[in-house]
Amino acid sequence: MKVYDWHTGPYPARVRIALAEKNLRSKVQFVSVDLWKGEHKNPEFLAKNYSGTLPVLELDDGTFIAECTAITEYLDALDGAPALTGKTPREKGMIHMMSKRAELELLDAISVYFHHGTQGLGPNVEIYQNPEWGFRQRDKAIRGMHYFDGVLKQQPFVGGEAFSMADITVIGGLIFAKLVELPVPAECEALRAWHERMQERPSVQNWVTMSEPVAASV
Ligand code: GTS
Repeated sequence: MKVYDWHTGPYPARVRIALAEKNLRSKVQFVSVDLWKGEHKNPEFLAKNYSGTLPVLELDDGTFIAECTAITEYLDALDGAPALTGKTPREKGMIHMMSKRAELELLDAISVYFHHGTQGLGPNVEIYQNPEWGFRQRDKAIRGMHYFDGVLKQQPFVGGEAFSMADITVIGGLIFAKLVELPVPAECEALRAWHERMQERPSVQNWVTMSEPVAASV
């Protein structure tokens, strides 16, 4: 399998963390697509993903799967032992809902802020910007942080009682928040404590360096 991504991207981080959690790093080859040069908007890349976003997973039969949620669900199902997307119908429903909510209320909102309320990827890539929309989305993301703080006051993980794709999506949101210098408010103590706990996971510590060549095994 191939993963088309960019090594510091918050959305690519989600798939990298999922790969590490599922112990699949050795099964994929990373292909770097330079966001800052706008390579994700080239016709060759758009043929792989109509939406022009990273990451994209290419299967060995040539199928392309875009969207972090879809990619994570695919990777998690590969070994028949789902660990990130839920086992029971209830777990699956809750995890999918909370992950979608983490996109809507946090990660995607910060992404819109980045592309509209800041220089984003620069004038050659950002062909349309609406700063007012960007700043509204920044404020939405801060409200989202308070929402997830409330969730994490009630339960240990975003999706319930165990680590899941929903945690990974919020982690992606906080990676993007750091990039755009949007700190988690001090009063969001449960979210901050959860985030510290998440940093202890090797998958969360090592995602940036994951695309470096895997050392040959002896
Ligand atoms: N809904 C998509 C998903 O979940 O995969 C969003 C993917 C996305 O926005 N990816 C970013 C992107 O391609 C990558 S990064 O910002 O995290 O590095 N952005 C470029 C653009 O022009 O939107």
